[in-house]
Amino acid sequence: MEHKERVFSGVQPTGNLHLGNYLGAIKRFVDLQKDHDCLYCVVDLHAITVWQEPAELTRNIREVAAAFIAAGIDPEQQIIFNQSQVSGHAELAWIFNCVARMGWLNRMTQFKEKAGKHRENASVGLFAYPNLMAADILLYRATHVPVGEDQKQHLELARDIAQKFNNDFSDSIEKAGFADGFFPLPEPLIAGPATRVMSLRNGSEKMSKSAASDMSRINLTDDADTIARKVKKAKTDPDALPSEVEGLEGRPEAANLVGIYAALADIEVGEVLKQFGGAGFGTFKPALVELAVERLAPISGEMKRLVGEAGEIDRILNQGADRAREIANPIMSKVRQIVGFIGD
Ligand code: AQP
Repeated sequence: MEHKERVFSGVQPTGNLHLGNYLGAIKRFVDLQKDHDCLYCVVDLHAITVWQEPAELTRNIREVAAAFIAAGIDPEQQIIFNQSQVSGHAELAWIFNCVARMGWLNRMTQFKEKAGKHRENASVGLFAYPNLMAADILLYRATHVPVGEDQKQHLELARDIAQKFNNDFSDSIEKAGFADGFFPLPEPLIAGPATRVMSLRNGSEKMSKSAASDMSRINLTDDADTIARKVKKAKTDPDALPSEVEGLEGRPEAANLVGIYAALADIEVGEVLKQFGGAGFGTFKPALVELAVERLAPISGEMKRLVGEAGEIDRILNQGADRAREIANPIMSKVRQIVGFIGD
């Protein structure tokens, strides 16, 4: 089977899509489509590892698909789909549940953070989440995975799973005609000035959908006034901005806002500081608001329009799932043969 370079990534439909999701992931998805074959997935099976109210889940699935399209992903050229429509994700995840080791998953910091003190009460799915993520990527034998910094550890685990599968089944993989292992080891694509966008209220916490305070994040659906209010209230320190990147050390809130500006403007942090070095936040914040509104308003407008056209979104997702299945089915069929199952 010929293996072409392929990009896979996903976003959970858990509501409150924010600037971190956009700059760390979705904006990069758009850039990558120029020279890659891409699959962008609304990962609804991941979402239900914590409770989701069903009607809200349905709305959120459509909202993430709308965000992909509104941000500029072309659903005709690339594949936009939702995970639960392609059964191979769950099937391969089960096989990976039997490849990955408990000790590997016990080291996952995201599970520790999300389960917190209530570990015994967390779903089994939340614990096994990284195995499903490995399945998402490897079901398409994808080689490149654009994600935010927070997903780095999960990507490393996906590589470990691919490697162990290739080793455990090496004889059978060779018999199936693959000389160099079956799964590629996927590369994380984590780069740019906004791989970890921080909360507007606390520069040491990640901007996140589940943070209690809506003031901590800029949502992709926020209007211009809301963006202005949130940036104006964002925590900062009393000093002026430095002229050199090193001057941001020990100033997490300043570094965060400058990083956001750089990512939105598609320039380096150093260039932002050349422009604003010596200026106070009284000058910088209004410039940031202006840029954020300029970049986000068209996306949020288009998202709202698309969300109002549920039939059109569902058509795109159905068509995407058909195309995803076309890639996944032959790969899954080989996996069954390699593992030793009897079937097609
Ligand atoms: N703050 C962030 N900065 C940069 N990238 C981020 N991502 C998430 N937060 C940031 C990236 O967005 C993509 C989709 O994330 P997800 O929805 O699958 O899950 P998540 O990482 O759990 O997102 P949240 O917002 O942090 O949700 P909660 O609050 O539920 O934990 C991923 O590529 C992620 O790296």
